[in-house]
Amino acid sequence: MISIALSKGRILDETLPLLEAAGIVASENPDTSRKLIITTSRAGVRLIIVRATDVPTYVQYGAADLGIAGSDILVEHGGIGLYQPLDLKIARCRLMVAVRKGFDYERAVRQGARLRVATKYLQAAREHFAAKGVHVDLIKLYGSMELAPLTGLADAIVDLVSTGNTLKANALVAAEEIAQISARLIVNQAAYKLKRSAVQPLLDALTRAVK
Ligand code: PRT
Ligand code: MG
Repeated sequence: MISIALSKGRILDETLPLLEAAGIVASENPDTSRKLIITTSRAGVRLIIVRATDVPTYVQYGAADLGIAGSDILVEHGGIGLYQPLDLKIARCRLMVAVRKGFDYERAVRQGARLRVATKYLQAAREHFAAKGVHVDLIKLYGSMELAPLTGLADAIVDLVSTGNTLKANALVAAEEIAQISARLIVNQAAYKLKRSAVQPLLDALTRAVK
């Protein structure tokens, strides 16, 4: 049996057509079903439905053999025990620094001010500001990052941006791009070796589906 860990929400909409193109059709729609384990049209392949941030954990420990996770999530997880053989080029967005409209980010950085930055992406933010030599106090949040600069919790946020509508609606502006984000196929390293005969055809089919 091969298990593929997926999350509901925005990645799923683009994942299901890709899986179908690779010959894997879910027996029920994971978005509407309450089931957390879903069989597929392909014998010996099932989907397990977990929180987006939990996908790499399930694959790392081998509770799932494969998974699909945003590169934002993979940076935070660290990638231990995972192969990342394929960029699926879906759920694309950008990880950005954003500030309140009117806040002079360039000036604050130039002056060497200590910035307060709120984010759920601690690892990516830490690496980014360390590489720039900017001193930051990072504040961990779990959601609604946009609120932080509006309430005085932070000077800046690090968050994902796709259309930019959320920033705009909250009078924030993007100040700097940290990374281009997309969903990646991840594979448990042991499963890749021990279940090669089952895993490789799936990898090949997904590679063709991406092209
Ligand atoms: O929602 P939940 O707490 O369960 O988990 P999650 O937020 O981790 O999952 P989900 O489904 O929201 O996101 C899963 C993955 O989708 C992320 O890990 C990214 O790799 C990818 N993705 C792509 C995005 C976006 N685009 C995105 N725009 N994830 C989140 N957003 C959010 C962003 O955080 C901001 O709040 O959308 C808002 C901005 O969107 P725009 O269009 O207004 O700019
Ligand atoms: Mg979300």
